[in-house]
Amino acid sequence: MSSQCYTRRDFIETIGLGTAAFVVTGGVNASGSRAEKRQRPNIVLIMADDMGYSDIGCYGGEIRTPNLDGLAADGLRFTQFYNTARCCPTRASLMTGLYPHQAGVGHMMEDNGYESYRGDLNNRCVTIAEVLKLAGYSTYMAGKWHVTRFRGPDWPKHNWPRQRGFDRFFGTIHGAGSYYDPCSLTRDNTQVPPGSDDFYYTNAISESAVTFIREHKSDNPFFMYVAFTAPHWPMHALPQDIARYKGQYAGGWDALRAERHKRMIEMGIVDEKWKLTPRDNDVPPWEKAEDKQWFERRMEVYAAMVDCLDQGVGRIVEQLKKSGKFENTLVFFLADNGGCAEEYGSRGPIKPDPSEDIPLKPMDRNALQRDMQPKVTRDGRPVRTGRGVMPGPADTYIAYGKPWANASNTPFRLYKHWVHEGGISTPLIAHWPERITARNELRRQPGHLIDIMATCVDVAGAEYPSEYKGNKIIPMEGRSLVPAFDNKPIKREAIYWEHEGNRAVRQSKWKLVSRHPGRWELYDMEADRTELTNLAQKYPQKVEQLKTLYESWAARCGVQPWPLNKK
Ligand SMILES: [Ca+2]
Repeated sequence: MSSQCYTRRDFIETIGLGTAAFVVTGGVNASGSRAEKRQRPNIVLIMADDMGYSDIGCYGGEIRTPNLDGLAADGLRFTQFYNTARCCPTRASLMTGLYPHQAGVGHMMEDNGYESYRGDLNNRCVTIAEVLKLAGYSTYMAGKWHVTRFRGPDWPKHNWPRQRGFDRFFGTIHGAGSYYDPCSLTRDNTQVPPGSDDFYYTNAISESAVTFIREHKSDNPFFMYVAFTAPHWPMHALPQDIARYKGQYAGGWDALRAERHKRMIEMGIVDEKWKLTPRDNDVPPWEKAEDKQWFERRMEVYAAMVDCLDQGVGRIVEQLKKSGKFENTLVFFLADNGGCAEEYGSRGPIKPDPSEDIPLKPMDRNALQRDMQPKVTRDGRPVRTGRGVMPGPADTYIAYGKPWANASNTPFRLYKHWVHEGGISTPLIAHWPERITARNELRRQPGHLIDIMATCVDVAGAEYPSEYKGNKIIPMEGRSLVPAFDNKPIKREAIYWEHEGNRAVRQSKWKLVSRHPGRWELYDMEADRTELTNLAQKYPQKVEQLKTLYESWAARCGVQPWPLNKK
């Protein structure tokens, strides 16, 4: 359990003393040691979208991420941190410290009639921003929200960031869109067009985050949530970033998986006794792949998108330094789900057919983009999908596809949507020079998104409310990661997952997992984290014990059988 070293009562008592007196004093922190006198930290929570476990440099990837690697070198990398395998549920869980079903986002952004599947944050949860605001924090958000089904410009805004605890917001309400012209682009409570010809969403998110830090003049600390959409499809990246990866992937996905796996072992990120999973059955050996140039280009653009995200992290770090806040800011970096095998826009012939002359009008500068996949660029060119479309520019809209997702999730199997390790394993970098004394160390304590709320409450000395705006609030599910900062264990019963009928429970070294509609599989994660040796037959009692735990959790959190029987 996280102990709270700074309560709301302390806050109210201290407020008369002026903001400079906001210090964590005399409390016993979660690691059991007496907290030193210090100002409460700023917290910057940065998330990537649809990025595999092995993509960034400090987790074994060849993609150029010097800024993230720098944070890791001066901080911690968690090797067993977990998300919930998909955009909306991850965001709901991350923001509220609950499992997604408890927050009303058991699946995606549609109302399925059950309280746990409304596709909209409910009023029995609070966001990290709401909780930290109660403790005197300023709260900022840049990027993708995606926890409400009400995304249109004139739709109800009760669950937009400004109404869920954020003082300032620039980003998108919806879950995907063009990087050059995103739908539901919003400043505070107003939807806006991109406004400039060189708009590129990843850079716009980074620039907003930098602005929020620069314009933060209060002595109070701030919480900032930076939810990049990179490298979620479509594969859109700037020419100078793509150029850096030209030819990088000519060796193909088999070589890439082997190289990453080797580096991950050398780094200690994965254990050498865990065998690399076989190439996905649907993926041909690289030497037999057709359209190699097309495949290479898809991964070059993906890498460029992650590279650009990292450049943004660099700008955020630079501004924290300029503002004198870098030392006492807790920076987290993670991904919302594993690499994505969805072949969005990449199958079938190229459409619209390039040989046909299609009369299209440019789009008005001031018009709002309402399409997730625009039919036309702002300057009037058709947006194309299909096999062979060379991604990168605004007039294309395709995913990077299963073979590269398989490589992104090295050494694990499966993808976004599934709760095997490929779907739910994420890097987690934690950097906080003033409090985390370790440098460049790994932490192997399993952790989950729900722990981020508990950690924020802990380090901010905030109090998680039992009631908020007259509504009873579900107690938070997570545990503070602060003990792990000092390499102490995190005590908990178990961690649970359910998404589209894919289910799992992890308790100590054991993981019980099933792929819908399949049977339960049992793995020993210490011996076999790549989930290749199913021990369910060998340990039927362990299966029963974990299954009982899972079923009790599922009933408690309102998980419904899949496919949902819509009410
Ligand atoms: Ca995602």
